[in-house]
Amino acid sequence: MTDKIERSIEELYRDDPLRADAVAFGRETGPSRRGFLGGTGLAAMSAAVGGTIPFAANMPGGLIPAAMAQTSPAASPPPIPATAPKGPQYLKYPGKNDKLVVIGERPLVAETPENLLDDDTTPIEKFFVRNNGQIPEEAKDPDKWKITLDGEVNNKIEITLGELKAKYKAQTRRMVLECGGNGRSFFSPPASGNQWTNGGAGCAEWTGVRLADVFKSAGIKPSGIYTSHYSSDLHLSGNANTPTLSRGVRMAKAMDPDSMIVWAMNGQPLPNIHGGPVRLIYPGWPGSASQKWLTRITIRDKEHDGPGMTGTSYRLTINPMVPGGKADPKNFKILESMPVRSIITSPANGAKLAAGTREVKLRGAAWAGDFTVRRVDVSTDYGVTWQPAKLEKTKNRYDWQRWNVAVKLPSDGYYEVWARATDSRGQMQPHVAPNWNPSGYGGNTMHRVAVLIG
Ligand SMILES: Nc1nc2c(c(=O)[nH]1)N[C@H]1C(S)=C(S)[C@@H](COP(=O)(O)O)O[C@H]1N2
Ligand SMILES: [Mo]
Repeated sequence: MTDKIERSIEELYRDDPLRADAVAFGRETGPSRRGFLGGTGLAAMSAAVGGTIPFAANMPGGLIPAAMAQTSPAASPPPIPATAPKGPQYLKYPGKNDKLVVIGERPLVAETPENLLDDDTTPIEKFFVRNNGQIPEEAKDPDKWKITLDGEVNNKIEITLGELKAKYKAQTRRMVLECGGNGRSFFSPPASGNQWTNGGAGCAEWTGVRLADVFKSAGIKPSGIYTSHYSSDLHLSGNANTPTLSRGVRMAKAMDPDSMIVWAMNGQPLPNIHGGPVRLIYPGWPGSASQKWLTRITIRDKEHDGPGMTGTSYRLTINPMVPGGKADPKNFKILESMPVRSIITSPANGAKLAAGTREVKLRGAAWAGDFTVRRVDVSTDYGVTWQPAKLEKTKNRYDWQRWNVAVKLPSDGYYEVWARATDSRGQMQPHVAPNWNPSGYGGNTMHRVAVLIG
């Protein structure tokens, strides 16, 4: 029985990459290398990606060419309903760049395409947006905004933002904020939740005070071991008694001199959409800990159990589980430091360069949760050879690591540039999303972009 091929090879790669391979190459390719196959397959693949493939002999079987993987990077993405509009939906929101990609409308979630993250400091207009509930009205008088610190403390604090600014020493740090689910779309089978590619991250200059300074003046009791965060954004249901999100961290993280209560972003008053007038920032940990529209921190004598702390939310497996299988709640631990990740910010995926171009300058960024980036390597031949990138200076701890490198290409044609970072512990990004878990955390697959020359 032969299916009539009505879908384009691009659509087929999106919907069923193994079948697409079989169609393109005339048989199931399995994990073999595509280049060892007959010339017709190679011709079909070349036609599909728009050029000859100089390193075709190294191209792994079953790999969706980067040229086609742009919008649905998952190896087997959920079927796209026939009624769904084609292609990415772009965000239309005051003050936001119209190239941000909406990955959820209710609540509003939008990510930044990697090539828009090419600035050393991510401009506010390009910064990703992640809400779990409704976006509150903008505060009329930010300096009158009240914050409470209570629970396991000797002196409960009730302070306005104005007083907080006056009383404590301010600091500015350029630091990465990254959603815990960044990279989720690379899991196979698909994991549930917002299908982030790599754009649930940005690096901004945050101005505020150290949480540790405020905690010191409250006097944390020895019994106070965990924070719990509260805010004013309404749950999607509109029920004021149901918190939208309430996460917390271990005391050691709260006392880190880079954990902050912030009111400015890139020198501007913190925009409402980013939690203004005041939010938390815990760099290196899942963005969900960085409570927006902060109203209260309650210190607890045990691990916090608010919405976002339990089940498989923001948790990784302890022992590997069967991908797609049933989760055993006892086999999960809280995700703290985010895994190492790098992105290629220039050129953009699908870039077309003039015929005869033999050198391409690559730029990117890398970061590694609580750790630092030891190295970034790039490959243009499907990972057979790698070349180290030059790492730029960082401003401060938790700043992202900008990198650049020039790569030589032997001829015109279709290339994929791959980049992988290694952290200070020696952990490196994998080829496929590791340690499958139902809610898709820790998906730090190497980033790759398609480049067509000529
Ligand atoms: N009050 C509140 N804080 C919140 C959220 C939220 O829904 N409500 N989302 C969290 C999540 S999951 C992330 S990744 C970051 C996103 O911050 P941003 O929208 O400024 O990029 O905010 C966190 N803080
Ligand atoms: Mo998040």
